Amino acid sequence: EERYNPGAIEAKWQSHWQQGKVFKVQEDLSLPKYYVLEMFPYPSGRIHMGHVRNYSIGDVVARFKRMQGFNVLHPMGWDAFGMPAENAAIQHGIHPAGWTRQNIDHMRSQLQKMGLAYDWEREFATCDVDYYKWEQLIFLDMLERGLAYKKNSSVNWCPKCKTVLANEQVEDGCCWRCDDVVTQKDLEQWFFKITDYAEELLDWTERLPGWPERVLTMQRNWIGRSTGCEIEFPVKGGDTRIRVFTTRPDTLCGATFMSLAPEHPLALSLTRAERRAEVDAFIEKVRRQDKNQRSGEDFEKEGVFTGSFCLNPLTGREMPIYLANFVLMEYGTGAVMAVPTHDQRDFEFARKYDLPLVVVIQPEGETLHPETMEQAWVGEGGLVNSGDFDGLPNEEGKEKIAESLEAQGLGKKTVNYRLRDWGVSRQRYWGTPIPIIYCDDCGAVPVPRSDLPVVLPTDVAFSGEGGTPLASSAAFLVVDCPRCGKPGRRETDTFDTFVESSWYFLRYACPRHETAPLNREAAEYWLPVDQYIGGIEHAVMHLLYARFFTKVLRDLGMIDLDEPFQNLLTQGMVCMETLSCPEHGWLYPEEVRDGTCSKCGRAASLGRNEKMSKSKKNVIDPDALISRYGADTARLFILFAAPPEKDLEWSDQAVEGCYRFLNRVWRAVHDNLDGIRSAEIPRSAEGAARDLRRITHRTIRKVTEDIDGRFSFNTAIAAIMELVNAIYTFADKDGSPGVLREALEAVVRLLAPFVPHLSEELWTQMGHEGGIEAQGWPSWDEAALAQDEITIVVQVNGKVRGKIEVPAAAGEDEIRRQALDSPNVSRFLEGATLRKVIVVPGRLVNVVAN
Ligand code: ANZ
Ligand code: ZN
Repeated sequence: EERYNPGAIEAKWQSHWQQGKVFKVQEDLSLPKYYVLEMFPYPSGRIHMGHVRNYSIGDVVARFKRMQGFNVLHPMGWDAFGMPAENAAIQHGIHPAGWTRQNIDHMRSQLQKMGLAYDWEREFATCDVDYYKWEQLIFLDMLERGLAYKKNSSVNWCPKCKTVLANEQVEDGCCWRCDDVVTQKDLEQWFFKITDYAEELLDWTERLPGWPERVLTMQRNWIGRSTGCEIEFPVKGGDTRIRVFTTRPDTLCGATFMSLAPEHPLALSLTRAERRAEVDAFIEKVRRQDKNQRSGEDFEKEGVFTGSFCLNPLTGREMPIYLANFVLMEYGTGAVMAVPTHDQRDFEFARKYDLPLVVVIQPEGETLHPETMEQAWVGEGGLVNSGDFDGLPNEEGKEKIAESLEAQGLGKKTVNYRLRDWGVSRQRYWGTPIPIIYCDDCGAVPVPRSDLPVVLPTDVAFSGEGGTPLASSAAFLVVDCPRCGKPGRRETDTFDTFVESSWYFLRYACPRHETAPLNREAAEYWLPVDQYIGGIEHAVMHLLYARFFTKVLRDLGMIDLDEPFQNLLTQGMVCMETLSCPEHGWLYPEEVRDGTCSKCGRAASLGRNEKMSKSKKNVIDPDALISRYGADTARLFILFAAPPEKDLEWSDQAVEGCYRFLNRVWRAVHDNLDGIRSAEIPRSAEGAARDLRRITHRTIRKVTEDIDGRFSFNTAIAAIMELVNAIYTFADKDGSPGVLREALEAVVRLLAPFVPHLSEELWTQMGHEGGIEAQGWPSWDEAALAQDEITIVVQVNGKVRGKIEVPAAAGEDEIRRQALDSPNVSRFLEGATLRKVIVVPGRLVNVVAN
């Protein structure tokens, strides 16, 4: 083959890898293991550029680690349950199972065309009975341990379609299908007790140094630990007490009214007859409001007076009891002691309903007056109007007041979490059936383990109306009670699909294990995942549920593991500029020719760079890219265009540039093939050959360090490009074919994780047998580097921040580039603007930034 022909080479190597099961792995205790995993895809139909990026990053890591001699587990599978399949059934009459399987087949072939080093023998889809039956078993175990339970909870309900709606199916408060107003309805639903693990989940966020700080912070906020106390307020004229949770016991003497959640169990019994009509109307109104919005800062705060009063336990003041929409029953105790002077929501509420304000914290050097306050004072200060506690700094007041209440039996210190138990029931068909049978006499009876799996039936109707499809299968629905034998009915809800994705990474260790969810030995060999890679959108739910499930399976005795993911990389988005026409709206790139809309000829306008999305038509189809340039170019571009965590901007020219570079590599090898095949690689050299050796070994070192743990693929690729340039300018070819061979082999081997097809092909053509991985990852010769290297000090804004090693002959540009690339400096530059770089050759570099 004379010319670089990616189509032919890629097909050849892909079938070689597949037929030879090259990436198949087995547990081997004599080898160090490495488990790299990309978040598995939902089989929506076709892969998109976000997938290409995700899997290219993972593939570099997998191939690099393989070449380093690790036993690498790199699996792929399908997050196959979920709503789009059901929507396709409702809208187009295709069965969700068929739709899903078709999509999987198509997407698998797309992934195979990317040349990804997966062990396809471990592939599974979560809709496989052999997967979800184990989930049913885990549920039964959780039930036995009290980690799964049932309670009433509200769902979105469309009165017209008579069906439950997922949050995604509610658009601006209306049903996605019929546009009717969505209401809330109470249903009995299954919950997982993630709150039992709140403390542990939180504690371990301090012990995950391989996770981005941003994700850990999001998880900490989601868990939301608050320390404070519960205080009891006696209701006037009775012996009822209202319990509140507060983080601010120091403000107790400023509590002038009480706010209850409209759902509070005491709400109606506290309502006086003359207030009843108004209260009922208010409760009804709030029932229709979205819980997540109700507590938001901008949501209009509203309430209603119940007609009753309670007493402040410290001051004895009579406090009117209100119901308020911003108080949620799900948090704390569902009741808030309102302190309008020191809490902004209470302040707004008090102004609206003309309720009294008492200042109890005075900031230093300022005097607050209730009449003139324009907002609540939420800062520090000294206590006033607080009896014995006057004069204490408020932080100290918190302690003292809490202790005093505790001593009098009026309150106790508590810890409260924002985290709620995980509601896992979905009134959906395309999911894992919940293994429960309802009996009039026995209630909810777990399906006996010996009767598992509860298989999802296929004879169901998809009208999109009148309840869940599972209830339409008589064969499924009607079943005898396992306890008493009388006729019963099956649970028709299925699990939230986040349940499947909470443990799939464990099952990859033993996907065909037949006697339990996990084969302990295999799972303990492979786990934890050494490197997990996926989008930041999963920072909370998926990544928190996966951590929770791991701990549950540990406590069920299935695996000895505390945390599933050792290191986490959150990749940036793939972005592209948008195009639009005044007449035809958003345009695909191929609908624009010479800057005009191909439909009407008007000038197309160029919009912002945004995440690629079908709705804005700023998408590039991976298939088109691969068939035009080959998978290697697609991979190289994606990896070269930006560091993995950063957003990546699409550029046709850059793709073209990557393609040209691969052609250049191809030619460099071919032009020299005859000379180098038989040449011996020398241990030292002189003159120009010595310079080339130095560059070769420096590149090996740089690429190794850039990939390993830093994921700085773009700088690694740039270094390889420089080595290729050096090869082209190396004049002394005939004199030193061995040095040339060493350089070319380094290029091909260093490129292998990025562009595996091309590398394998060239490696073979150079006369090697047994594949490019056989020889391992190249190592560098310190002696070749040491020659003529000097140390240069790097300063940022005049302070020494590091040192770099550069060739004595390095020019200003080279020194400048290395200085900016060095880890200490690049960390410094994050978020700062580079102003100037001063290079004093042979001595120092000063970077000026602010
Ligand atoms: C009195 C008070 C005075 C409060 C003050 C704050 C400032 P975090 O930190 O998020 O835990 N609260 C308690 N339960 C609530 C519920 N179910 N719905 C809405 N708000 C609720 O917030 C705790 C504070 O949120 C509690 O402390 C309570 O208001 C309110 F100057 O009590 B505070
Ligand atoms: Zn029964």
